[in-house]
Amino acid sequence: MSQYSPLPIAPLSIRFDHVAATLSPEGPTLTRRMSDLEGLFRDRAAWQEAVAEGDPVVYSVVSSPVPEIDRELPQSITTIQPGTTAGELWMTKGHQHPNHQGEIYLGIAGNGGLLMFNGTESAWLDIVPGTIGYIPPGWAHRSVNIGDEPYSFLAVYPGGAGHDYDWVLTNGMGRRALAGADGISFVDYFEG
Ligand code: M6P
Ligand code: ZN
Repeated sequence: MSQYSPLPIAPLSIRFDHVAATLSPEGPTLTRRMSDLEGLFRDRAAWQEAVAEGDPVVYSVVSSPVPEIDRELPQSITTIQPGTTAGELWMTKGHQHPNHQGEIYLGIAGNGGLLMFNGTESAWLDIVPGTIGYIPPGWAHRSVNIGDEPYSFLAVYPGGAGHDYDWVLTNGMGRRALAGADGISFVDYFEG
């Protein structure tokens, strides 16, 4: 007899539509509006103004039905809208995995980047369709849309990895990604 309890989900195939950026069958969908990103943009007044002026959707996350529980491997597609708030490129909240497990991302549409921070060093990977970004254990991760179109990527991660958002509020992400005249520019996270 297996040392493990029976798996809560049977083998299944999931249709991955890289054009529509959807998974089918679909699990939970998360929509993050500007108001959900409190404390994350450098310019708090500009963030507040964006919340007051329509509270736009910054990104959404559609998941497959594979549950976020230990030993499972859930997948999700995140789509970040193009935009900036006081010059800071629209992004995900970013999180650390409390138990320091790794994760992989696969770019599927648009131009984006993966900003990582291990508490000491930061790293940046450009992500375009076809790029696999590897997030090693212990690196907090945030995704950024650096283009003019929606940016979508597929994530595959250990179901028990969890999402520690307070870690980012406390430690930052090392750097921030700003829209520059010739593309992206970076500033220190706690600058200003
Ligand atoms: C990816 C994965 C998810 C994560 C999502 C949005 O799809 O890493 O686990 O939830 O991005 O990022 P965040 O949770 O930081 O808002
Ligand atoms: Zn993660």
